[in-house]
Amino acid sequence: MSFPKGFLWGGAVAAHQLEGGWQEGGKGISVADVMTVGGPGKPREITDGVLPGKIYPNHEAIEFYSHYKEDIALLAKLGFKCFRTSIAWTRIFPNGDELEPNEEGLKFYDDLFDEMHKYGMEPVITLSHFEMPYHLVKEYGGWRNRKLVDMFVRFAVTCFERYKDKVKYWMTFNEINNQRNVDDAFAPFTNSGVLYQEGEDRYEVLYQVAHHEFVASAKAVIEGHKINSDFQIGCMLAMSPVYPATSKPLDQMAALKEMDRTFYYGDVQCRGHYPQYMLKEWENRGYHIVMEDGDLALLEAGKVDYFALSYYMSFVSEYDPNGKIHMGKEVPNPYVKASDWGWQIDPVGLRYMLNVLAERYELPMMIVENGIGLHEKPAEDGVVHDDERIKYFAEHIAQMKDAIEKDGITLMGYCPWGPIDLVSASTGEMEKRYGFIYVDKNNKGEGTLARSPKKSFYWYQKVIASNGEDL
Ligand code: BGP
Repeated sequence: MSFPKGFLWGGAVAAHQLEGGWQEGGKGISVADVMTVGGPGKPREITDGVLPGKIYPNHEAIEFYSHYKEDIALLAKLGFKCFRTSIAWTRIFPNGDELEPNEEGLKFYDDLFDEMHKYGMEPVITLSHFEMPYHLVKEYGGWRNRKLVDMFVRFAVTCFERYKDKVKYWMTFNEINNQRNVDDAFAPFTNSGVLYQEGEDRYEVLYQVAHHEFVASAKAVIEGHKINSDFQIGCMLAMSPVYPATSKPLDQMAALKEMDRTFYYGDVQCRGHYPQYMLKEWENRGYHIVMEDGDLALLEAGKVDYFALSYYMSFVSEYDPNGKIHMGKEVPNPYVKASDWGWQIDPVGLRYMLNVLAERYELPMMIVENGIGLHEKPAEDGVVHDDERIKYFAEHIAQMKDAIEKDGITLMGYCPWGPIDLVSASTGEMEKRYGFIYVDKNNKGEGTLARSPKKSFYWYQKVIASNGEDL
């Protein structure tokens, strides 16, 4: 037996990618509400507020807000032991800077968590998953502004107090390391509400923004444990191994330094202090990261309980003599295939990554995202025959098994991404589908929103029922 008894099999979503109801129940406008639909090679546009004549896919999404009972029942049929979603900050504090929460928003999640518990499903909750209030971007400059620390902590404490008997597993920020891609307009905006200005040093801004988030996360961990000492509060990072292109020593070095750009986030949140390579980079580049007295003590006191990760792909890095911040440049991996969106599929990379993380942090881990986006349509029999998805998951779960059985990895749970089709975060498409459940809706927003199980639904049901033995 490889997967432990009580292993948390489930699936993961984020509020803005499935709830819809963007103006229901007193909800405010979030960063996800001002992003249009893109597509492969066509980035989403970030508009200044909600403009007429544009398609904003998150406004309706798949209307989970009004369909959640039906959807939770379907996920229960799959056998889910847990379900990861996020609490939309804008349902609780519509603008983010209010002092009192919105009762209607709080009530929605009360009802949702009750519905999950009805089926014995454990909620696994992210506090900030790409859906911060847009007002905080406009009025405060997003997480550049230190004032956001208190606003986030107020939001976190409100949720901890309200749901202290309903939720045990929490995460503070989704994929906090994703914003390291400073040349991509999308990631810094969705993670932290940051739009870079002409001429500024984006890395210096990034490190300041991340510092504010680290302090907010640490404070949330400290306050959360006071409210319920059983809480498990984790960090959440997108983990992709970076392999060296060759055995050339400089390629090794380039890959190692590239990984440090991600580890920096884990190092602060798991070890409780800034790693030496980052302090040196600040010194060498003349960066001045503003900190308040007591911040470093907070980081030390607010270390996380577990490490949550998303895993989709791996990368390869080759030494780049012209690299300034990055020693390497990304090159394709000839040994793996990529999805239609260019994500390199590498099941062994998951076992590799789990090993590296276990050695570095010695913390229990939860895989809170993994999956493959596909173009799909129901066949003549009305069913989506998603054999490619089944193969993808079977290969990844087999690697998780090896990690547990052969490497002694402590894994708490597994939540494939988007068990029900939903809006893609990076492209805004509906037609980048991840689900075990098909939703009738296309990129233009047309469709009946009807839900129907795909072939993989019955396959994953069997996997869960056999506790991962029957792949
Ligand atoms: C992660 C995000 C999710 C999710 C997933 C798939 O980065 O945490 O919100 O969307 O990736 O990505 P996409 O939807 O862009 O295909």
